[in-house]
Amino acid sequence: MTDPLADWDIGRPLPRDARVFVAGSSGLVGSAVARHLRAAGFTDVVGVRSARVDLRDADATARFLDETRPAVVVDAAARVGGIAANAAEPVEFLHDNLRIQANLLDAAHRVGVGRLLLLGSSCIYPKFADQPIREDSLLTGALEPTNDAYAIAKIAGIMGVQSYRREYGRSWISAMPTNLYGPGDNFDLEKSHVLPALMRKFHEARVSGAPTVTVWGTGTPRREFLHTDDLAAACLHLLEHYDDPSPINVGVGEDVPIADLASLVADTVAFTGDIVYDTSRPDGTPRKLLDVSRLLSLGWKPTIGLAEGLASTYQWFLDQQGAQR
Ligand code: GFB
Repeated sequence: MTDPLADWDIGRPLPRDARVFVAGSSGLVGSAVARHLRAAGFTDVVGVRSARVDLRDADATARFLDETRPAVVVDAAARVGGIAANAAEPVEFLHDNLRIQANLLDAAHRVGVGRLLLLGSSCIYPKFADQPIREDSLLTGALEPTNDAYAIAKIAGIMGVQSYRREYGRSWISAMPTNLYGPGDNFDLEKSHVLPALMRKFHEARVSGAPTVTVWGTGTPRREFLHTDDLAAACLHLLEHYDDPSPINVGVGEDVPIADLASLVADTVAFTGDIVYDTSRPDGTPRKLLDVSRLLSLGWKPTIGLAEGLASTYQWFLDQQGAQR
């Protein structure tokens, strides 16, 4: 079989008929990546539901890659969750993610995948890293304890990519997105991330006429929020323009205190009651604003502002509620 990337070079568009496997294509990130690739003209985007192929299973993963033979792989498959889920289930966040990554990278290498993008998270950086956080602050300090297991797994993923580059000359890369949100998010009140959790809490409070909504922590931690459609566009840009062992940050370059996010979400869903803070819940990292200058220098920038992204995500949430009735 001829290699679809044989005549391709970094800086040029990837051939639109190259087969791309998006691992995790039914999740928040993977679904956005698959959508974006198809919209960009890719004609052979392959996804797989974890119910059909469990990427934690090495044999199943190897068999699937052997049958599919993709030219490009995007690893958006992961066990993810918000601060409470990470803190409650460190075993699963560590082991599931280590297994998924090792199985995918090994199988991709065996079938000769030319381009691979592994996605991580901004929580790989030290809890008290200088802000905005540059890529070279990786492994310069202690991690945030609420998500250290997940962070260590993702750091191992970066090392996996770097090791395949070093030992086998693979032009594989890794990218570290900031906190993500968008259509298809997990709206579970206990396990999800802050943005979908607040959207659902404020929505339900408005519908039921509840006078208050409870926000976890002090409201002072700052977070940066990137819409998954922007992340998906960045993924394609990186596949076509980035070839370096260092992970690269993907973010919007600005952050907001959780208290401001809560007010924005309240406005979005038209909740007019009061916000109260439950300080028995953890704040987590005080701040994790990514330095995105490396990404900007490659000619990519985000296009979806937070207010706009909140509005469209809330519309998606409402559509889902309607569909479930
Ligand atoms: O989004 P989140 O769970 O994750 O929480 P992290 C961000 C901040 O929002 C924390 C506060 O300070 C939370 O205490 N918060 C307020 C809430 N109300 C809520 C709520 O109702 N639900 C949630 N979930 N938070 C995760 C990591 O960290 O972010 C992962 O644990 C990963 O490893 C992910 O990196 C992107 O930003 O603190």
